[in-house]
Amino acid sequence: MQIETIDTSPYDDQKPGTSGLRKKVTTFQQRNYLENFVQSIFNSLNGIEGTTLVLGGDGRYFNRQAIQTIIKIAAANGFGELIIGQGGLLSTPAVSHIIRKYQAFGGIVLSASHNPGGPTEDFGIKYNVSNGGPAPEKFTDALFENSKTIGEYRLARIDDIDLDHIGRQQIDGLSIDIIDPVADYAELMAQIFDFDLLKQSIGSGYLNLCFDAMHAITGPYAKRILEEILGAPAGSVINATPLEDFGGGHPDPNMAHAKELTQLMFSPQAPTFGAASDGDGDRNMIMGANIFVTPSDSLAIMAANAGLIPAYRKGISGVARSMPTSQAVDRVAKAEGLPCFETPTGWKYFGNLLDDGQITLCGEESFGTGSDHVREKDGLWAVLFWLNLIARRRQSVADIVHEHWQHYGRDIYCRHDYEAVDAAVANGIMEHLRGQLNGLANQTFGDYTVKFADEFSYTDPVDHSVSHNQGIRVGFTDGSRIVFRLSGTGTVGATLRIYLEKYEPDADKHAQDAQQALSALIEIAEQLCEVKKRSGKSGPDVMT
Ligand code: G16
Repeated sequence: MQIETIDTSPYDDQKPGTSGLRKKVTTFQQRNYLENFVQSIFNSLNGIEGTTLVLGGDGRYFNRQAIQTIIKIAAANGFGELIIGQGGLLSTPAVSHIIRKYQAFGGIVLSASHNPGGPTEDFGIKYNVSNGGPAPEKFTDALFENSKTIGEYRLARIDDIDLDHIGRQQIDGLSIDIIDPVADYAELMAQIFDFDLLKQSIGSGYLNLCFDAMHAITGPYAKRILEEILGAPAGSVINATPLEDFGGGHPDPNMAHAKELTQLMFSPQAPTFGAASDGDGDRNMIMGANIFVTPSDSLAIMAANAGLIPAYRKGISGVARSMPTSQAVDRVAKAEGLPCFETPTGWKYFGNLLDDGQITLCGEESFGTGSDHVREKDGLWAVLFWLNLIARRRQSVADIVHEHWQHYGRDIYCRHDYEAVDAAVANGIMEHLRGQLNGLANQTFGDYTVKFADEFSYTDPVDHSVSHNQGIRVGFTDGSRIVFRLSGTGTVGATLRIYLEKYEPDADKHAQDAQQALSALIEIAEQLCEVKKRSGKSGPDVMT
């Protein structure tokens, strides 16, 4: 294999965000932009010679082209084997599983997750380490430093690889395996859940469902598992073909973007169960007839019912949630005597806790839930968890949720996103908030009195690394909270996220509309951060 060393100049904007590097496709198409980043990944790793790398993406525009480039750089850097999903496709949780199953050195995931795709939209790239999880901050910091000084990259002079046919190709010392993207993952799901019970419940018509793949990666996974293996009628999976531009939509599984599903679930024709996943298959939205389950509640309900699922029958070791996620799961953990951890936003922060066996389940308000079966959040896993739960409890989604609230109280929750805010304005808002932190405790706003106000820092209980500046928290004496954070996944300007939460123990008040129940906190949030005043926006762009 002929290997060339090519001169390049660094870019100064290759700092990975919450989950890898996400930029416009046009940014990635700049000369050597992708090449620099990939070589910087490999420069930050030790001992890759002869090892295995997993490679795949969500099929968005630029996926195929990027994979061909990455193959050539990986070959030149000495990997011995590349495992690639057919057509260049692999969901994020499938990459995580394949890394673990085949004991690969690591994996590269090509995705900008829930962000739109297409020539003028977004692309992304992320490195996962040998436990199958996203690289920790220590690695992404080293990678960024590398990218700022890079002067050359290595490239193998080989032809483009046929990505469409399953099988092994050998180029000198390098094996390239094109694999079925779904098979390993489907096998894992069958080990976790009660597939016989699911087949029975679906076959008898007790469980009917609609899954919206949003023209993204979970289409082939959901078709195979839900329709072919479990026997859901053809058409139960909608928008099932992955498209480079996701059909012009925004592959974000929430009620604002999964409109077709939402309309169906709030109509008289609603099936028992509805769900959607995102661009790369790690997020999930759970719905029942006439009900949307917040991701925070979903995590709490999973934790409370884990014993009904075969893989967790023997019990779970602990739970974790990201800081802005509601405290619903904390109540379950307290009742069950389980350890409960509060981590910064970003799945990578769960990795050490999972590896160390301190937690089994974890989740985030941003439509992510998962367990120790892989090291990524997992959309279809969450869907199968809920289906298994419904089949075991033989209750509707609404009944399961309402019973949960009756037992634990309801954490009424909502997130308001102000998108594409000018970066200087957004930073000004955060500075303005920081400036108030010292004087906020004991201040009263209407019925609410501030108990504490701080900027969240996290010390990893396993490796003791510290992550600072992870969002501003204002906690009130009744347990309510407002959290302010700037998103680390956007590509245009800045996105301010405001997370609002209020605990309601009184079952007579559980039916309230979240926006209404949170209206006083919404006003306090504006008073504190002045986002409307400073950005000129009249309200949030998205509410989830
Ligand atoms: C990523 C991370 C999640 C995070 C989410 C939102 O998800 O893996 O841990 O909660 O982004 O992050 P932010 O609030 O910074 O935008 P995904 O699905 O986009 O990969």
